[in-house]
Parts: sequence; structure tokens; C-alpha cells
Amino acid sequence: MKLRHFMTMAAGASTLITVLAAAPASADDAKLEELKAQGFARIAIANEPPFTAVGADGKVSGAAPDVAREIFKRLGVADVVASISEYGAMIPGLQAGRHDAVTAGLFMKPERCAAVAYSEPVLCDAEAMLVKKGNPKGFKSYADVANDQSATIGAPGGGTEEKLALEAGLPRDRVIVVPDGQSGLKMLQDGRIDAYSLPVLSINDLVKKANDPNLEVIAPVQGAPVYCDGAAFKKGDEALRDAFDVELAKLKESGEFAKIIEPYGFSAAAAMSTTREKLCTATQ
Ligand code: 6CS
Repeated sequence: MKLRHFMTMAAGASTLITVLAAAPASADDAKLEELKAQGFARIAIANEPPFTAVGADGKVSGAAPDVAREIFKRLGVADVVASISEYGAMIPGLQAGRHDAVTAGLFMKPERCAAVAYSEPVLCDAEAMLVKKGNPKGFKSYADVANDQSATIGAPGGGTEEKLALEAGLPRDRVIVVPDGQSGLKMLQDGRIDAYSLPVLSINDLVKKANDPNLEVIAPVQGAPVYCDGAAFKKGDEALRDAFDVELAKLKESGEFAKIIEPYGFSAAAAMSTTREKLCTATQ
């Protein structure tokens, strides 16, 4: 929207000149105008179904990119172009201008809320652990893994599960950074880690595709909160974030939000039952 200013200038003693000037796009609108002209928004994803996925044909899907694509389209940005990133690199990449938004299931937590401009909530999920059938070490929580001095757990680098495991008391050398779901699955199957932790829907997707009877899912991980993500924007791009939120609210209101995310297993009600404000100030 272009703000127009009527500037009234007195010119000379008697002449009043009214100049209609189309104000340049304010700094706030500039980013959205840039993306509209660019024809796409560059989004960071992790390729962790059902949050985000890249098919063999390169097609980007998953609940987060599908919501983002629909909203950007409504904002006049024709498409999204995704690049795969480790969770721990997403915020630095956004801050460095490599991405226009992170739409990857990057859970809202106070320290992240301080670093980026989150939209309102989109995808919520609890945490899970993948273990060998029968759960031989009896894990129910990250503390259980910490208390077993020989146990190791795999988790995404810079991800929430890595942080939860470290906060539960596991030493750094027993928290193994795993680049992606397939690697985590293989490491568990090969006995190189005793547990692999991702959100529940991500672990369930892995198990469904693995078709391996020797696996068991521990969900939810006791003591771990339910998290929700939002689309993350660079600090300074709050006007773009606000425009995104306006369209997100319309999607939620119309029922189209549920139609996009619920086939992936996510709950629209869960996202609509909370707010960025609550999630960014949560103590855990
Ligand atoms: O936000 C995070 O850190 C976590 N989010 C997802 C969707 N998967 C793992 C990651 O650690």
C-alpha cells in the first residue's frame, strides 16, 4: 500500500502549492516489494518430513513450506525457493541475508525469539525418541539417557532436542549431532547411538518409511514441552512478518489453514490455541 502525503507548501506570499507526492515505499514495505519483484521468497528448510520435504524431483513440500507458499502467493510473491539448512545454521543464514524467511518447524523459544521476528504459531508438536524394540535401556526422558553413563543420543545440530539433552545433563560427547533423519535411523539401527530424538511426527514418518520391526517410538518424551514453530523473519523485516501474519490469520479463520496442515498430521487447533507472545515468554 502506498502512503500518499499531501504536502502543503506556501510558496511566495500568496500562492499555496499542494503537491501530491507518492511517498516512496516506506522502509517497512520495501522488503515485500523486493520479494514481489524478485518473484519468489528464499526459504530455509531442513528436509524433515512432515515439517519440510524435498522430493526426488526437487519439489518442495511439507506443512511449513505449503503454508508459506500459500501466504506469499496471497501477498503477491509468486513462489518460494528452498535451500536445505541445519537447524543451527538457519538463524545465522537469515541474519546474513541468505534466506528471506525460515519456514522449517523452527520452534519458538525465548532465545530464538530474541534473534528473529517470528510469525504467529504454525506447527506444533511434542518430542519423541526412537529406540530399539523393547526400549532395552528404559528411556522415558532425556534425564534417563543422561543417567545412563554409557548411553548416547542423536539429535539435529543446533536443534531443540540437542539442547534438551544437554540441559538434562548429558555431556557433550554423548549427544551426537545427526545431519538428517535417514542418518539418525541408520545410526540407531547400527547400534552407534542408543536413541534418536526428533519431534513426534518426524520420528513417526521415519518409522513408517523404515518398515523395521526392531524399532520403538517413545512419545512424548517425559518432561519435554510441546513446541510450536512460526515462520521466522530477519529483525527489521517486521512489516513483512506482520503482512504474513495478516494472511495467516485469514487462513486460520477460513479453515484453509487446517486443510493445509492436518493432512500432514498437525493440529490447527493446537497452533490456534497459543500465540507468539506466550511461546516467546515460556520458561521452558
Ligand atoms: O526447532 C527445532 O530445533 C526442531 N524442529 C524440528 C521441526 N525438528 C528438529 C529440530 O530440532
